[in-house]
Amino acid sequence: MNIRKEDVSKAVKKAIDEVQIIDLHTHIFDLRFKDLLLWGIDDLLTYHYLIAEVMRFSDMPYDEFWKMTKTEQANFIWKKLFIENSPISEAARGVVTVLKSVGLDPAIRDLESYRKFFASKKVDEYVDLVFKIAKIKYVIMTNDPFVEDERKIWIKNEKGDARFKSALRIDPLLVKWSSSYLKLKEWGYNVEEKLTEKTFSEIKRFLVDWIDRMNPVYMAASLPPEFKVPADTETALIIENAIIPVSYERNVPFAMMIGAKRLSNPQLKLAGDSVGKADINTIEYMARMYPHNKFLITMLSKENQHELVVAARKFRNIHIFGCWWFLNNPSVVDEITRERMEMLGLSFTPQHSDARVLDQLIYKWDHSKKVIEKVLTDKYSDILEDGWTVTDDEIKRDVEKLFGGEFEEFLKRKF
Ligand code: HDL
Ligand code: ZN
Repeated sequence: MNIRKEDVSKAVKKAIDEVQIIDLHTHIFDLRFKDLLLWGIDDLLTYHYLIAEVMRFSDMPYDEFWKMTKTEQANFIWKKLFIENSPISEAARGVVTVLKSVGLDPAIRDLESYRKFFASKKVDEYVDLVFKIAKIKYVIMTNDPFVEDERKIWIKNEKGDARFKSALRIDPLLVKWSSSYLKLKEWGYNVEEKLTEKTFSEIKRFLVDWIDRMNPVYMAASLPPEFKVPADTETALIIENAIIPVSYERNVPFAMMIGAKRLSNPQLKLAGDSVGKADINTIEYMARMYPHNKFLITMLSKENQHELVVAARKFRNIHIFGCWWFLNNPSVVDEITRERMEMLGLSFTPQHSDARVLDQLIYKWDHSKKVIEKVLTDKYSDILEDGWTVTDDEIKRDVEKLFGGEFEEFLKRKF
């Protein structure tokens, strides 16, 4: 039955509290991948976001930090970001949210007792617990065949976990061709550095082999701010001559994650990447030139967001997703989600977690759901103000679309 204006907020909260989430992009792994799956307090504390943040409170030489053990790094981060300073940054707040959500008391601030709790957990039970708390239907992993530790597991062809779907991540193919072509040769693909027709067809064979092995939901690559197509670059030529045809033929969308400036500060290692504004003309060119291909797009620069929404309005074969990385902060998630809803309605996916540590699924979704709930409540209130009506079931339907349902519809469409 129709919701009264004064009950909208409660109805939206209930729907968002209960929705089973499809998480489009993560860096977590199912149990086949053993230690590649990070979890527990020390992995949470040594998240690269917190490493970048802790170094701002210290003049410790970078290599001294890197020489510390994970426990020593975690102790240092705990002391600096949680004890000597209040944990008000999004990544620090996230650790507090996880502690509370798994039943620990953040107020006692007793790192050793937290360690004891996590040490008592069996990883398979803890995966179940985190998925239950965070209400995750399934996650999509980031699976890179160029990472030897990962490749050797895929080659074994063991049975996976249906809650962990795969994404074929191909950055090295696109942004490091001068070294990656040697790996392909080693693996039996008859490529040469020069991008000949033969090399393109062997790159396509490599992609098809890994699509058959991984059954990925999509192929993905993180691309720099200067990424351009068309262009006489290896990146652009491999995309147009290999990725695009295979993506269409195998109905595996191509996800472009654009704007990461790798190793801006190399001394921070994984924490050293920054951001740059990219060229929206490239996105529009690809969607226009390849109208039968499907593109998942997320961009890292806040300055790209408004034009990305406009591009998505023009091209139905673009599905935008997530408030990625440096955008995954409440103030920015609020702004971006509002402009997306105002221009796209429900035809996009507001968030992905990008979780690198299993437990982060809890906080990244808890924090994002709170923001999305506020925005969606305002949007329903606006239309009710104008005399529209909405029922509980319709709110539940709309929320399911936003948390992965529309993404699954996009995957089924044939343009
Ligand atoms: O390239 C990516 O998928 C990024 O998400 C990087 O992994 C980055 O280090 C990250 O974890 N961002 O949240
Ligand atoms: Zn990521």
